[in-house]
Parts: sequence; structure tokens; C-alpha cells
Amino acid sequence: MKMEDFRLDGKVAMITGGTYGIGYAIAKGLAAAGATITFCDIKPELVEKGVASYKADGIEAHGYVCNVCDEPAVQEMVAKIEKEVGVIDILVNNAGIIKRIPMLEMSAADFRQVIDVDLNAPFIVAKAVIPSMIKKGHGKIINICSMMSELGRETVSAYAAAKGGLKMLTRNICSEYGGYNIQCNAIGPGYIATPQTAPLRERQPDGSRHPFDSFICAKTPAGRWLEADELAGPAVFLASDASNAVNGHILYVDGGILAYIGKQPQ
Ligand code: NAP
Ligand code: GCO
Repeated sequence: MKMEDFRLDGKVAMITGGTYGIGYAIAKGLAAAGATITFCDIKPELVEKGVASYKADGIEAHGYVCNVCDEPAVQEMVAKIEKEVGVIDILVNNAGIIKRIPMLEMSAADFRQVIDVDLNAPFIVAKAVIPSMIKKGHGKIINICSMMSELGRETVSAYAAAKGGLKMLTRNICSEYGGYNIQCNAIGPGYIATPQTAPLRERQPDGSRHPFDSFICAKTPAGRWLEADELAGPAVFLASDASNAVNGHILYVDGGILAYIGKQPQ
């Protein structure tokens, strides 16, 4: 084993939804390991904001406006990146949404929208990058799964269905393209302090902690929410040659949630 196996020099990475939160933290990690960063987001102002944030962190990132649910737009973006930056060696399917609505109150349209962004889009983007990975002779795809790839809870039926599906899409891409030296793995983050989870951490009007915030700290052996930066090391590993024999794996980075039955009542 050589430490250089963990380096990503000369590699082009694409992080979908990479303006802030988990995508941004992973992109910074990949850049620190030597990768050139490309990212997309759905709104032009977000892409501008992202490029400026990367610049402030010393990273010359290439930003693209793209809705990852729109297959022709994704194909066009991938072709543009190949021309302007190079073939994508590492894809991180990070863009995602959640709608916390009890199932019986959720419209089919809302359910479909979550499936579209969290499951159909990773399929669309992977499909767009795999042909050039095959030609180049290697590729790394990292799908961002969730605790909800394994667990259910009230109000997140669409999200859990999508993230459970994304786990199986990960295994299927591994099955179908592993023979072309493409490794497709997933990271399953635990509860991470990002804008997506901010409503679950809001202070109550009386200043006390949100009950869900206390619940997550009790459910996590680490006793705390995780930071997005803590996903960077696992992402670098899965993007690098150090993980060439790891394929179809879901790496849960959850502070131990899935291993723990929960704090016993005092
Ligand atoms: P976030 O803060 O909400 O960021 C998601 C990013 O994706 C945003 O920049 C968002 O743009 C973008 N996006 C949404 N729809 C898009 C589309 N159709 N096309 C392109 N970009 C789009 O989320 P996060 O918490 O960093 O989560 C990132 C990923 O990790 C998601 O897949 C999420 O499900 C997953 N995850 C999160 C946690 C957690 O605890 N936070 C845990 C496990 C898994 P807008 O700002 O315009 O929406
Ligand atoms: C929720 C949360 C989760 C997390 C994450 C857990 O409402 O329970 O938003 O779904 O975001 O995906 O891993």
C-alpha cells in the first residue's frame, strides 16, 4: 500500500448540488486530495455563490447550472465539462431534497418529486458519465444515501423509498459496470448539521432544545450531530485507488446510529 493511492491528482470530480452542506464539504476534501472540482446546482445564484465560496477556500471550482432531474440538460452539462475540464473520473450524486409530510397527507405529486430528485437523478447523472468512464478505463461513483436507506420514521416515506432505492441502484451499477473498472459505492451519512436538517435542530420558543435534536443525540453513541466535514475522509477513500477493491458497498458514517439500540431509559 502506498499513501499516494489516496491521492486524486489529475482526477476530475463532479459533485451535484455542491454549493453548500454535505456536497461542499465532500468537494473540499476531494480538492485537498488533488482533484479538480466541478459542481452543479439548480439555481444560477447558487452556482455563483458556490464558486465564490470555493475561491475563498483556495479552490478554483467549475460551476454549472443544471437541474439533475432533466436528462437532456445533464447530458449537455457532462459534454460541456468533458470539453472544458476533462472526462469526469469521480461522480458524487449528492443533490437531494426531503419533504417531511405524514404519508396519508402527502400528495402523489410530492412523493414523485422526492423520488425524482433523490433516485431518478442519480440514475440520470450516472448514465451520463459512465460511457466516458468505460472509454477511459476507470471511474468512481459515490451515491449519497442516508439512515433512511435502512430505517424508516414518521413523515419521510418518499425520502426513505428513494434512499432505499439508491442503495440498490448503487449495488446494481457495481454489478453492471464493475467489469469496466468502475466502482460504485455509497456513503450513508447519519444526522448531519446542514440547512436540510436545520428545522430539526431549531430552538424552541422557550429556548430549550428541539425534541428531535435531543432524540438524535440520545440515538447516536457519539452523543452529537455530525459535521459535514466528517464525510470528507470517507469520500476521499471511496474516490481514490485505495478503494479499488471496494464495490457496491454502503459506508455508513453515522457516529454509530445503526449499531445502537438507543439509550436505555434512566
Ligand atoms: P442541502 O443542504 O439541502 O443541499 C442539497 C443541495 O442539492 C442544495 O444545494 C440544493 O439546491 C441542491 N439541489 C436540490 N435539488 C436539485 C436539483 N434538482 N438539481 C441540482 N441541485 C439540486 O442538503 P445536505 O443536507 O447537504 O444533503 C446533501 C445530500 O445528503 C442529500 O442527498 C441528502 O439527502 C443527503 N443526506 C443528508 C443528511 C443530513 O443529515 N443533512 C443525512 C443523510 C443524507 P437548493 O438549495 O436550491 O435546494
Ligand atoms: C429526517 C432527516 C434525515 C436526514 C438523513 C439521515 O427528517 O429524518 O432529514 O432523513 O436528513 O438523511 O441520514
